[in-house]
Amino acid sequence: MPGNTRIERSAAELYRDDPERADALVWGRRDTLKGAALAAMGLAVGSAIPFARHLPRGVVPAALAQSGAPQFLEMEGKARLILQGERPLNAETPEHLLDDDITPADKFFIRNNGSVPTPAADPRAWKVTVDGEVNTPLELTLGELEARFPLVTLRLQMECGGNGRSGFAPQAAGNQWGNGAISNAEWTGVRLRDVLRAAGLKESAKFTGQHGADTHLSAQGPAISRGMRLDKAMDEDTLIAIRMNGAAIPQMHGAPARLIVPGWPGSLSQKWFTRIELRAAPHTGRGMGGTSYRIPVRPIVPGSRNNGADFVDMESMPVRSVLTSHAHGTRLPAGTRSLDIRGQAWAGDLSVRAVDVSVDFGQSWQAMAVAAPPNRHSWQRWSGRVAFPSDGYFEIWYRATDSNGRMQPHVAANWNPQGYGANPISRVAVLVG
Ligand SMILES: Nc1nc2c(c(=O)[nH]1)N[C@H]1C(S)=C(S)[C@@H](COP(=O)(O)O)O[C@H]1N2
Ligand SMILES: [Mo]
Repeated sequence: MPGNTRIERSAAELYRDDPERADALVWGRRDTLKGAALAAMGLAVGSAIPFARHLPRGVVPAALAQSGAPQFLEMEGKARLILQGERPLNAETPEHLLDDDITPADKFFIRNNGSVPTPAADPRAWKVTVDGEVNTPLELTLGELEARFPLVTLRLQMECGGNGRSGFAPQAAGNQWGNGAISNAEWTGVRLRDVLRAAGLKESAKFTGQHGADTHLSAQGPAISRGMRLDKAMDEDTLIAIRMNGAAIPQMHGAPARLIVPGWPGSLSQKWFTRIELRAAPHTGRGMGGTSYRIPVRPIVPGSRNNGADFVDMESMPVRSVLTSHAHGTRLPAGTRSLDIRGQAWAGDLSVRAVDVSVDFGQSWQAMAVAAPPNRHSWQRWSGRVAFPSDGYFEIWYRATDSNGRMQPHVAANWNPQGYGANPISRVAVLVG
């Protein structure tokens, strides 16, 4: 139906470019719903919109918000992830594939800054170096690490610092991640702090700098080399991981050893990990300084240029939730009046206190059950039931609240040039009937 197609395209484009004008045209100037406009919108989403009167100004129905069809990854050992780029290879997990409490290898998102190195011939002979501001620099094979320090197994979130970036308007630079650059695998390894203590930290050791075996696509220097405050390196959940979900770490995810720095930007979780240096001053490797993994101290004008002068390193990631029981665009049989839904939620170093859900465009919210995490830094399962008053087009909106009471905002806040920290309320569209 050409008429439909035209409405769909123009509504989405108009909302993206100029939401206020789109509202004026679609809904009528004085917020009174125009019958014809509502019918047109209903046609575009494929059904009547029972709660249309609650649709906030400037909000395009989720069914129309997506521009263009996503491309999918076709790779052995990998699920159909959403491809973000091939060089370097980046792919995110569709939200509804994040349903497992422990993220399996095939559904684990991929984020590379350079080339994936060739696998080590003998993983146990792989060496890890600790140097810099320590009394005794160490060089240990993975075999030695495992023999010398206690092994721990934990479920840990690892989330890209740019997760949610596509929520920013205007568009920020980088992969346009939805909510799927997140994982919660079960990692086995040694605590980084045990290894650092064995090297003997000098008074002057205040920061780390970490290194991996991959090179930048230009073949010039390392792909990425970031560092953190010593506090986080000494957190009991920061690991040198040697197993993922009870098996060898897949090559794509950093075999044979990687750092896991849970709750902080994933870029700190160095893959193909070879060396950590202790430093008196912040690290200066690729991915440090400027606007890289840094956010403004005071809000800046969205879309403005900035050199990152008044920015700080991004540390604990903001609270976020995913709905995993139903894919966006799910059709339910006519007459469906209630639906059991579930998902996951997490909040960097904090935990999740609540998840609330709305099916009437945010007019009313309902608390979901939130399970306690199995250990600190794991995501948490949420679940509950929603009711639909009739057939039609609905959106399930979901937002989590962290243990400090901070909630996912209605729109992405604190815009920054490289797009970190966008965690707006998410929405899944469902059609009943
Ligand atoms: N050596 C190395 N480590 C790295 C990266 C990289 O490109 N090279 N990418 C980082 C980023 S930005 C993220 S979000 C995570 C992604 O890990 P994954 O590909 O296993 O999901 O690894 C981090 N560690
Ligand atoms: Mo990342």
